[in-house]
Amino acid sequence: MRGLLRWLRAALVLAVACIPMGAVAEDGYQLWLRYRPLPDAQRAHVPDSILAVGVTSPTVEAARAELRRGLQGLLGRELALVPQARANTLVLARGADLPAALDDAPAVRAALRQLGNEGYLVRRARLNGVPVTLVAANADIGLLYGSFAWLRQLQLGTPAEGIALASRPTLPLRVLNHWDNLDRSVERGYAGESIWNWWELPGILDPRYLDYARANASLGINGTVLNNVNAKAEVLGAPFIAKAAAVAGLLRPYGIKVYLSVRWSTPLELKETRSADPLDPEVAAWWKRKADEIYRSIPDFGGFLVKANSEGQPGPQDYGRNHADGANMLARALAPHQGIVMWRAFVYASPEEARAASKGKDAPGAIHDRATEAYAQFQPLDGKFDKNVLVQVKNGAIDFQPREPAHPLFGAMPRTPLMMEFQITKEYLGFATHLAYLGPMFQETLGFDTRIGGRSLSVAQVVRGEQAGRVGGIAGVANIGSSRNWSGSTFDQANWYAFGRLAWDQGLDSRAIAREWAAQTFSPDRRLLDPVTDIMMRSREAVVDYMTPLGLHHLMGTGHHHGPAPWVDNLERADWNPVYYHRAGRDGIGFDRGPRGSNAVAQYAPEVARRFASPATTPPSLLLWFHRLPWDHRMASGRTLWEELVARYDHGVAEVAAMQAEWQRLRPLVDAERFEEVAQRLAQQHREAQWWRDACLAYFQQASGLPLPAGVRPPAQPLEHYRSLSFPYAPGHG
Ligand code: BDP
Repeated sequence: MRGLLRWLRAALVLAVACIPMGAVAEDGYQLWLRYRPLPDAQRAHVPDSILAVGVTSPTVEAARAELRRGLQGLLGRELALVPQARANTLVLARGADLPAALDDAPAVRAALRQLGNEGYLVRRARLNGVPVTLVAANADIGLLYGSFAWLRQLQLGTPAEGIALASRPTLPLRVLNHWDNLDRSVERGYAGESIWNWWELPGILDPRYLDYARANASLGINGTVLNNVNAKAEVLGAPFIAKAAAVAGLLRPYGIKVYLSVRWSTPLELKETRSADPLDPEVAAWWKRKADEIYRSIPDFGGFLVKANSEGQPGPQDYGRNHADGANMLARALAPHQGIVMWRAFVYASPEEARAASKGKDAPGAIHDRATEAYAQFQPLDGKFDKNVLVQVKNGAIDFQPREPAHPLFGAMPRTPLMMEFQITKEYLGFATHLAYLGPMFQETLGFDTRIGGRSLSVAQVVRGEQAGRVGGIAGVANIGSSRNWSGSTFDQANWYAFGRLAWDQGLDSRAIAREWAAQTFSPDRRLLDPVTDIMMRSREAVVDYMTPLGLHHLMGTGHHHGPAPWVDNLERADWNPVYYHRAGRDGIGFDRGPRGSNAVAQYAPEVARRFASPATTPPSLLLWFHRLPWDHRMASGRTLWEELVARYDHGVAEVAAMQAEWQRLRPLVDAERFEEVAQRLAQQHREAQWWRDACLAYFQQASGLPLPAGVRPPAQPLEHYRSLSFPYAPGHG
């Protein structure tokens, strides 16, 4: 009997789970491409037929398929394919194929001349005297981008007759970096396994690959590096090239090129050369043959991403050569095929060098500082790279911290095309558990004024090559995995979205992007949009406050990077230890990067360096990044540094509580599944924010020997408790 009851209960749970919730289950799979039915008032003039002018191609087919899918959802009916425009037909036309009967063809042609290869134009027009919606572009990919942009406007609630768009990307390279391993584990991935099922490829193609392509094309992302920067030699073996070729074939119609991360020592490890010295002709010849082999399978292969002489990875320095020697050798193998090399600047000194450098730590300007090392290795190579090499620089000089000043290399390599590397996956901002919208962080770095050559020039302008015509690109370490909602949480989808939108146009505003994302992901209802946008816009600053306020950085747990561990002081390399970065003691806290410290400020342009050299002119948000100050240092707020630090930690936690309360009020406006998912995550974030605050304050209190300011809640547990926690199974850490 009990067995029967148990069975019945299980059957009931299953039955309930299978009840369709409206037309589509809101499990997040559809991302921002949900195409929910439009309200009646918005249906006027929305096309119900489509005409593709001229010869079609797989890309035009993809555009047409997306329009049909979109309008099927938005209007609930099939879009008819018509041979001739009728009233309200949507016309897809390349500039070269504009129908003669289009009333304002000359104006359209003139507009298209400004829009390059990837841009698009969307407007109402008249064809054979009837009103139509025209999506026009110079190339097929523009038609696809324009179709997505038009559908986005409908989803945002724009009336069809009011949609007029003209847009082109401001950067040619907009790339995702997957840190995905061949066994499907994902380094720093918090959204399940890799979406690339390497085992089953190339014979079995997961339909998810196409949805991946659609999502990226909807943002204009045009490249993807399929595998981890900590790459394996096997990636360049014939079986994996065939697998990559299968993925490339699926992504091609969506304008997405495939790239591979390569391990420097590949030919040596495959035992096909006797060395990996970039100046050895045998090695160069091997790479040339390998490039030729790849291009035979993937004619539009994008090129290589390389992590060399960094964190134990082999590289040209193993042979006494420099990064330019290494990058140029690869670049020459790819150049005949128009391939590129994205050579990462994420390097720091070898343990021996670091030890040697830290010996002279009492000499002025000689404190060893990991933040200065990429500049030291790369800046002297400015101008020494081949034309098809881009140097890929992380947004900040340490490592994707919740806040870093922009990397000094952005202001120091005017003769080299640079790629910005952002991390979309939240290795240091609470994994997929914490709600942290990264749009403001991306925008902050892109907007950082480098003052190169004494003039105002933002990082975005540098990357666009505005000072010297060296056009770079932008890369984002993906947060995509096999989890049903792709990113591990609903709000993490917004970080993928924001990256893509800012990659397309660095001038977009992160608040507008948040709103746009929320409107498509939830609904364009203002009662929902205002609070959701508000939650998103305050979220990253909240994380900064409860993890690393006032310019603190690198306080996280060892290895997995989960949770606080400011006490760690016993790792092999000095600069792996949190104590190296915060330097808290009885006399103060912070890293002196001014002239009397490591002098890292000197790596910025003189005006920027001057500003950061003095605590008085350093923004409070970066104070302890650049300065070591006594605990009683007086802040602009009137508080002492210690009081301010405590207040920031408290504020961070309070912000999460406020976000939680705001979310609770949204219950009537959000579907149950996603509402509950977000509510649970916010509750966990609140617990973890308190943990960060308590552990850090317990530690800094002990370091400073100061009492907590009056009225401040003491940490819930003694410091020893926090120190004793361990997380051997935290995700994302192989
Ligand atoms: C660090 C990650 C590590 C990466 C490395 C990199 O902890 O997993 O391999 O960056 O960017 O942030 O190469």
